[in-house]
Amino acid sequence: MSAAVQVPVASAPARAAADRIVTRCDELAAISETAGHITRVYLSPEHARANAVVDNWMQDAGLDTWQDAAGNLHGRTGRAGPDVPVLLLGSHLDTVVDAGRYDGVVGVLMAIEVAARLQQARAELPFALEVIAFSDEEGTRFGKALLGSSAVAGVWDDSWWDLRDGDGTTLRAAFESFGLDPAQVGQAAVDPASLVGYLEAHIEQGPYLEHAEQALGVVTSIASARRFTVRAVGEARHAGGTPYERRHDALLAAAEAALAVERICRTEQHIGTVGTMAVEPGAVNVVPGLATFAVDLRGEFDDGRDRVWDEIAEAFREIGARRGVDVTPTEVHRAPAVFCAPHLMDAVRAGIVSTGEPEPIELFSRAGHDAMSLGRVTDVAMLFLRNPDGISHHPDEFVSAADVALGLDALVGAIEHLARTSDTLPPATTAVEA
Ligand code: HGY
Ligand code: MN
Ligand code: MN
Repeated sequence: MSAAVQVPVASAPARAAADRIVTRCDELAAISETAGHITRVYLSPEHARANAVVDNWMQDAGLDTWQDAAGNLHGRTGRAGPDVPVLLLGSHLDTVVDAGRYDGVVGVLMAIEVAARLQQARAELPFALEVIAFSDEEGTRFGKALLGSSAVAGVWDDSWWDLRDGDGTTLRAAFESFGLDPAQVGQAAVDPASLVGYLEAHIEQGPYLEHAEQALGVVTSIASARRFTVRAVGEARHAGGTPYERRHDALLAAAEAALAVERICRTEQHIGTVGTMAVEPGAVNVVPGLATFAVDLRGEFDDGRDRVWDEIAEAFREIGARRGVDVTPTEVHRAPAVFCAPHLMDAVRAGIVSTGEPEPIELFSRAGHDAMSLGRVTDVAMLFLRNPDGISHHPDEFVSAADVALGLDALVGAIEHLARTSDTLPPATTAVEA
């Protein structure tokens, strides 16, 4: 008879904390701009309410808290002092439209629980722990992702102030309405020299851990990404009186362009998605004169991603020329691939193994994360949690309390591993960009 497979069981503190986390994810899910759905965007009243709730949880956990100049919420514990190195932990509280309740949030809440547990155990760590609840990872409101963590990484770009949301509000105006001073955004930047690195726990948002029948995984690198808004300008005409040969149908040009994104990305083993499309004037009896849509493109390496984009852009030009429609892409977001630091990956791997899980699989993150911003100024690594069916950015997104509990033990184990090896820890270096 085959030996029964031992399923690791998390520690009692982790199981209790995991139950608390799942309950808190439900509580935060109710903080949304739309009842019955989860939508919480940057610099919104919901952002402020979520920060206030999580601030209380951080303080209950014994963390010293503050909100930075870009609206991110911080909680710090452990050794104090200007020369004490800091290990950053965290993830994001903002969401996509009609989101799941665990993307980002579970990583923030796990970081709080781990910091509290190590503080309560009076763990002797050679570094302080700082939890960051990033305020805008998704880019839902302004199209540009990673705004919160870009400010913390000190890579804010002043050209972003003129980005506008769907109501035409600029990022600058939204900052001011939220009570932030755009001129102070640089104050949010951390000093890279003070950092040991950044560790982020996150649901996988893919099917590979479930397929491997493992609860936890080690991330090797995070997708190289580019995002575009595209305008297809044709000519609005009478739907009855205009013969096909005289049409410049913007919707059909955009539809062909969207199919070209899928065709080229499938062929080139990249990941391209057209997630939004709007058509004007939007009348049943008018040939559409204008279509606007968004392209999200990802790959493992920057050069491959850029080569595929060039192919897509050429396809757009060909479609536009053939249909007499002006198809013009404008780039709104670009994030280089970020490669996790081997010594931090070792810590995450050691943490996972310490839970009794088998040697974990390593996987490339097709989803973007705040670790991409931090990876531009310090060493980063990520711990992935199994995400049944891989469904995410959807209300059915799920992670089990049992896997969260194992994740908590693994994160504690990773930090303790890092502390044990910290005297050999290389100074934080900038992660390799592809
Ligand atoms: O879009 C992403 O990959 C991430 O969930 N923000
Ligand atoms: Mn997301
Ligand atoms: Mn996320």
